[in-house]
Amino acid sequence: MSLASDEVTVRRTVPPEVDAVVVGAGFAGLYLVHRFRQMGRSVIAFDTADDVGGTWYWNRYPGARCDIATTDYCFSFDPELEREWTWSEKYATQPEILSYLRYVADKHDLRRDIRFSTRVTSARWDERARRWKLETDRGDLVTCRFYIMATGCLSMPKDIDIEGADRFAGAVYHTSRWPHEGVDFTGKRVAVIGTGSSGIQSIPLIAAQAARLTVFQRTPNFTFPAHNGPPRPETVAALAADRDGYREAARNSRAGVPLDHLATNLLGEVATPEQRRERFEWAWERGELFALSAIFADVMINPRSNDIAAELYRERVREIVKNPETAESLCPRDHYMGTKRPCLDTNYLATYNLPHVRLIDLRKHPIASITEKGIDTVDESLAFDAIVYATGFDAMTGALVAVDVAGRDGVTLEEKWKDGASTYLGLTTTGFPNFFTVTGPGSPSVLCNMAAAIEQHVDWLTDCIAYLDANGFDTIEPTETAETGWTEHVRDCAEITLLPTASSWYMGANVPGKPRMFYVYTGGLQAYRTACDDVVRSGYLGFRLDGPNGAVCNNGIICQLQPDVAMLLSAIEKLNLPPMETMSPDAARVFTTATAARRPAGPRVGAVRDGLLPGSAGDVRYRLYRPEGADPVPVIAYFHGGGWVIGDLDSDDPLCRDLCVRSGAAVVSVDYRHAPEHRFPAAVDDALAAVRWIAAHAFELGGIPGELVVAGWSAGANLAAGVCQAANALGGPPIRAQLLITPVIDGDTTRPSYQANGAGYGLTTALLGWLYDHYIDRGDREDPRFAVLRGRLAGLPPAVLVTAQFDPLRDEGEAYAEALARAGVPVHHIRARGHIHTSLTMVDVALSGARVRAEMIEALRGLLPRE
Ligand code: NA7
Repeated sequence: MSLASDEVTVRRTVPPEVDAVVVGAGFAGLYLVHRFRQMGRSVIAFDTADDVGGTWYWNRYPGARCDIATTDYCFSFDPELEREWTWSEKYATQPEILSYLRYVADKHDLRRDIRFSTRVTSARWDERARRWKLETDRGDLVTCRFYIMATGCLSMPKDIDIEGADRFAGAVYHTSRWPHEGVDFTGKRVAVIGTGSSGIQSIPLIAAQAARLTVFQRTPNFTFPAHNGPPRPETVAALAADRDGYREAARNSRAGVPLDHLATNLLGEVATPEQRRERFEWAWERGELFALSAIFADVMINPRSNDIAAELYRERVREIVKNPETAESLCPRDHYMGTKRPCLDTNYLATYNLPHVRLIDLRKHPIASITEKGIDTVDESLAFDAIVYATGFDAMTGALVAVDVAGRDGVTLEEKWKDGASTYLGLTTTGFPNFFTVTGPGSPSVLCNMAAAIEQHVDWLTDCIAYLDANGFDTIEPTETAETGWTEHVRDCAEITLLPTASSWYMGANVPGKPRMFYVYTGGLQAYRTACDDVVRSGYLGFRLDGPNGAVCNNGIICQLQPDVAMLLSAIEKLNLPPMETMSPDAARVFTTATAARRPAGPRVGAVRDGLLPGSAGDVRYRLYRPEGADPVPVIAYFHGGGWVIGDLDSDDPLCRDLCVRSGAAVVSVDYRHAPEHRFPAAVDDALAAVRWIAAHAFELGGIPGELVVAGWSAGANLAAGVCQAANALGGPPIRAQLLITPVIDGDTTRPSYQANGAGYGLTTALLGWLYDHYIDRGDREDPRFAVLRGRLAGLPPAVLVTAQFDPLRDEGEAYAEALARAGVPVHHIRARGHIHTSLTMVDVALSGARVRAEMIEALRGLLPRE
């Protein structure tokens, strides 16, 4: 027997039982095999390919390259490897990356534990044995304790869903399954369908060979020049000077690449036209994907800012592409820049200036059918020798559900995820003990440097396995609570960006019938790493660990705050400001006014007018916000927050604008008298007088008489609630509804929320004490004009009441909502998850508050007249 066949025999030996089975032999699979071996665990990996490489094994189309600089897109676990390997280009080609992965496999002798050309067909959890039982298409049966899918995010090609595709008699290629020997298109008439990264990278090279190239484009993409060449000198220098420091910075960065040099504070709308151009030009010349999302600080969150950048992009397309019709077709308009995966290219747009290259815009000329000879659009028949499909992947979950994975009780992953993928940390999922997904849905994966993400995942999960063993546990599985919490957190992170607005593969939108959700964690690698580490530090929070000595379950949710609220709190903490309760009221007012002056102004409204209205002891100022148009509208009388001591018309100006625009009502913001100069009940008296005046003057204010809502935030909501009670008792004025945003209800500081949320969430128990003391005598604190919970509630107008999870005032708001309901008052109670007392009102600062305000106005609308 020859040595070669001996090797084959040896390699095909599959041990019946191992500690861990890994599926996939790309970046993740290789590092897993290495780590398990280092830990002294038996491991076997399977891959359907006949060699290592994963994505870089399969995607061999012309022009295939990475578009994260290769100096970053590589392993960092082996310093020796880093010294041995030199990249030839900033963005290396597929063959070079594949050689690198082969080199890694050889250097660490990893192939020994990998079985190639083998597909894992099923994996079943055996609850009695506490083991996974796997089968392969080569008849292998393997039992293992840990089953890890390292199958990649973009490895399952999307089915070709074009009518007649199987009829074509010419050559058919899919970019992700490219023939190893390459393809020569010389003299051929070639069609390329799809203009994502694969299309955009391959089209210029196919054009260089083909006699005629026709590109079928459904959606134009944003693509910037890669400016490829030798590795960027500054990165090479930084690595040479301090490799460990550089890698550490990458690990602790948002993108898995140190990017501080790209950051800007410039907001798109605020920037001058020159600044906008300069910034766009910088991104165009930079040749870096992450520069696109850094053109303006708010380009990924503010649609108007994004539009500015997108228009500059479209101008550039028109400059490059000579045929105006083709240029227009290449201008993306149906999604915000960066919300579908943007591309880096080499000569892509200019390729359309070549006489033998033609673009067919499928939005105008859809494909009717693929025929034996070529492609028929609705207007013409085109003959081709070859069709190249660059139509993408069933991303994020496709490869995971392709294996028949059945967890506890036989439920398969596909069944579990039929309405959407849910994971804990993108790494684990309930019902599937000892099962891990590397770069799974709900992890940062494709929005950051995959190599850095993979190393983090593999380190985390192998450390986790070591912990289980060291502590006598057999199994680990997340809890429902933890998984639901993480899934919500992933959604919360995505929703403060523009990313979910596009029909992208990030959203599962490219695969018919796939549940739409944002499949990637947008919070960045650093925040993700912190969350994973915090889970461990809190004793594997959200996991149930089970062993012969019993189970331990530290149930709970990691990352409960809204992501932007958490960022704000941490930014505020860093400022190390003196607590407001240590200031005099005047100093506190100066401080809040100065802070307010630096905020975004809030949305534009139809008109704003300041005026005076009679309070209970002299005039008080008001500000009227009118929506666009001259028709009479409902009126909202609004009372600002600030604990009766601080705040004024300016302090709540952005919120009033927001309320006006969202509701379509006129908002009259009233500046009542403040304490300690005017203590309780001065503010209550002014509030009632103001509402009476507003009701009586509805017509002059542009309002519909009788359509009056009384609203307020915090102390202002306390006044609003008091006014509603007073009006009810006095028989008028009629109030249609009350809107109470995180109200003070009775200031009972013994409630649990004062203990749980009384420090570290902006509004503190100490500050509340200071405000109460300035406002009201202790002896008056049971007066229902302050302690509105003690008032008469029957017959009050319907209420929309909002409480925030991390607000000391939460429980009194809860108590009022319950009491109103008990008294027969219709209540729409919104519990703002992950919010603090102030975040709902921080318009365009805490973006997550916008969703709550939308819900609040929607509820209010239900109580207002229909247009
Ligand atoms: P992508 O980015 O999913 O691109 C696929 C392209 O194919 C995209 O332009 C699609 O248009 C188009 N497509 C898909 N189905 C059709 C049909 N039926 N008809 C016409 N056009 C179609 O995949 P890639 O392989 O280019 O890139 C994947 C990722 O790999 C890339 O983002 C990098 O992360 C690496 P659509 O936009 O859906 O209208």
